[in-house]
Amino acid sequence: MAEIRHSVCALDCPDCCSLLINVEDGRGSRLRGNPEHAVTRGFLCGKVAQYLEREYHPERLLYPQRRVGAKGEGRFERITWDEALDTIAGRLRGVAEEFGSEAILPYSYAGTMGILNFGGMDRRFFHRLGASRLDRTICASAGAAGLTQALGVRYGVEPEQFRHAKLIIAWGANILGTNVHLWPFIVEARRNGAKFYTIDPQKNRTGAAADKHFFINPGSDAALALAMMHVITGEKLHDAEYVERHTSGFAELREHVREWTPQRAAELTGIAAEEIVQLAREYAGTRPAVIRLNYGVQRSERGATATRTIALLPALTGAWKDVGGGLQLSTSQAFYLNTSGLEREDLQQAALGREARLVNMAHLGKALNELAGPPVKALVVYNSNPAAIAPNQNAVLRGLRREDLFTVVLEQFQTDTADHADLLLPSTTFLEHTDLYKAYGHYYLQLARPALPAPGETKSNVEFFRLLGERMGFTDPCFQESDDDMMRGLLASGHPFLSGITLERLDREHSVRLNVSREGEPFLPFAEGNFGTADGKCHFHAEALVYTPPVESRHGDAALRAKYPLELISPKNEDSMNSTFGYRDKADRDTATVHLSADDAAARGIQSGDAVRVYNDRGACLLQADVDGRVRPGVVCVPAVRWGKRAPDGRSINALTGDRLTDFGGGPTFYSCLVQVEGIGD
Ligand SMILES: Nc1nc2c(c(=O)[nH]1)N[C@H]1C(S)=C(S)[C@@H](COP(=O)(O)OP(=O)(O)OC[C@H]3O[C@@H](n4cnc5c(=O)[nH]c(N)nc54)[C@H](O)[C@@H]3O)O[C@H]1N2
Ligand SMILES: Nc1nc2c(c(=O)[nH]1)N[C@H]1C(S)=C(S)[C@@H](COP(=O)(O)OP(=O)(O)OC[C@H]3O[C@@H](n4cnc5c(=O)[nH]c(N)nc54)[C@H](O)[C@@H]3O)O[C@H]1N2
Ligand code: SF4
Ligand SMILES: [Mo]
Repeated sequence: MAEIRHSVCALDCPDCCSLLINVEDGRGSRLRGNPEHAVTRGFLCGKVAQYLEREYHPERLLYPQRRVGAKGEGRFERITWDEALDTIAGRLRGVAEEFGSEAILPYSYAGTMGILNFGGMDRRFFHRLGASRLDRTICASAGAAGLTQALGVRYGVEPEQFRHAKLIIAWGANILGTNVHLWPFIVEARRNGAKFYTIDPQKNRTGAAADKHFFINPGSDAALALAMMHVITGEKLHDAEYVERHTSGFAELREHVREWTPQRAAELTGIAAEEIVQLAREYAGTRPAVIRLNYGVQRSERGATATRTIALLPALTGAWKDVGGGLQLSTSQAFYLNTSGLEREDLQQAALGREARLVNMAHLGKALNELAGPPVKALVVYNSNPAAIAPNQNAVLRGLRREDLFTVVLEQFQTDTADHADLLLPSTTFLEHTDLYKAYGHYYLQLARPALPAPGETKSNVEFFRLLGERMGFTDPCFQESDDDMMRGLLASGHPFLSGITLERLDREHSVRLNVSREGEPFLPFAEGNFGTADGKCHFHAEALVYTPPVESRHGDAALRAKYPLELISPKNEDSMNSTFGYRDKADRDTATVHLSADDAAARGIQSGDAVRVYNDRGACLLQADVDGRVRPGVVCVPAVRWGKRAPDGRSINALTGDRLTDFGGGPTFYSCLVQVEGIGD
């Protein structure tokens, strides 16, 4: 008889699904979505429905290994954990003595979203060591900064309330691909007469399912939002009462957007002026109206301002008042856990007497090749595959191949980054370790206990850093804390959203809704103002709502565009998770494809199925053309991210993306990238 255990999907996805797993004789036999969870509702996305394939994959890393070949070659020999830990402790100590502790750099992101394994004992370890701090900007920092400026806090409409909306706009949001558990609520709303629109430079599955799709030029969203404000204020379609009570700076805003005529925005965005007018009228005139803004918008040079401008729209129309109205980008800040107690930044004082330097993870190539005072001499990578996912890949690979760099990689699979490790250490999956999960697409806090035994000699990140702390002689009591101690500490923030949520209750119920509203009632975060600002108002600050086109765009640097006339976006693949499932053939095919318009293909003599070379000054990448109507002329789209080692030239699309950062928030600009494409003759 199979025993049914609970777990939580740890992948970097807003849905943070509640899972049920059938376990027979210690082996998982079936994985499914928890039917009782209000957002998971009994189903999983395609990639995780097959997660047991990954769990028991023959290429899973099971033992500690040491490099025997050249860096990047991927040849290793087995060693023991004792040898591995002693070597690492010795090397880190040596680097710290010779170059200073800041010559050590951690590199991690969201391979797992479990809080302890994402950033728990590792943070304590590196703070106590006095290592450089990593600024974790790779995904969402520009959007987070823009949203915070608009709302003062990063949360918004509950997914469950989308069912009440009458107009839903997916703005840079591939809901069917990256946030599929929102979809049933949209289906329900549409059944009740709601319209569903998409705003995106590509028409993916979500766009194809929309009532209307607006092809927008990459990186021009702020111009569209400003022109919508022009129409809304000019035609007095705003909610005067809401604006009066809960916002500031309206008069200046109205003045400021006067020059943002639909004609002007049409030139920049590629959306016809009449369509912009119509969209603005419909948006302001429909109640409830909700915007699902996702992170696609903020991966461009003007991404932070674009996010901020869009996030101001519901305050103008008063959409926040309605159940099912408003905006959702992220819900993550509602989980007011005691993360400072978990991460212990104060430990840096003991090591350095000050804060350690901060290194932007989007600049890994620069950090490894150019940083001085001190240079990076040791790199510890976990929860991430920078050789594939970081921009300016050629610089990153050059850095990872430095003979004088000591690199440790904790992984489940032998990724491109793992190939560059001096020591490669095997990690558990989320089905095998304990963790606590907040979500960025709903308001349920969840706990997962190990559902399956850890195979071979795999260890969780938490356990690894606990052991390494011991080897380094760190005696602070926090290094002895158990997983449960750490979770209890996290829950003890005293915030009312967490009151009554204890570890015992989470063990019993697995998933608990935050106390964001009274039970059974919807959460209307800003219906009565209550923005996260000092005075609780939403501040328009019109003077900062400026737009200039990205340097790497059709209206940017003309000389560059003459050489590289196509705007490349490399959004999320349909069936993987960044590079996590890069070993699967299906994910590999998806990410080995460049989508071109018929015009651009014809002009280059390219047909679907042809091998092509996509290139710019930073690098090149070999892909297969697909001429499928997904993009308009001038734009090409390559789903991200391939494992470079599966490509004939060893490169993924990030060989083309650059080091330029977003307007504010310090994010990478993956989707502001000019390229050329050529067919490869045989
Ligand atoms: N299947 C799958 N799901 C995933 C992931 C995955 O790799 N695969 N990754 C996960 C991660 S890490 C994240 S951060 C989330 C992200 O989730 P999303 O933000 O939904 O994903 P993106 O593909 O980055 O961007 C969404 C859409 O924005 C569009 N876009 C690109 N540039 C622009 C622009 O300038 N303006 C507008 N309006 N749209 C633009 C893209 O074409 C894309 O369709 O998804 C998570 N879920
Ligand atoms: N061109 C382009 N590049 C992009 C993006 C894009 O849209 N276009 N998206 C960017 C975004 S939004 C993001 S979030 C980043 C994602 O970049 P990464 O965070 O590097 O994400 P993944 O590629 O999913 O790699 C995560 C790795 O963590 C490992 N892992 C999973 N769980 C654990 C664990 O418990 N312990 C350890 N040690 N390892 C674990 C997995 O095996 C996997 O190899 O990529 C960015 N790069
Ligand atoms: S990746 Fe997202 S949709 Fe798929 S199971 Fe995990 S949380 Fe759910
Ligand atoms: Mo991300």
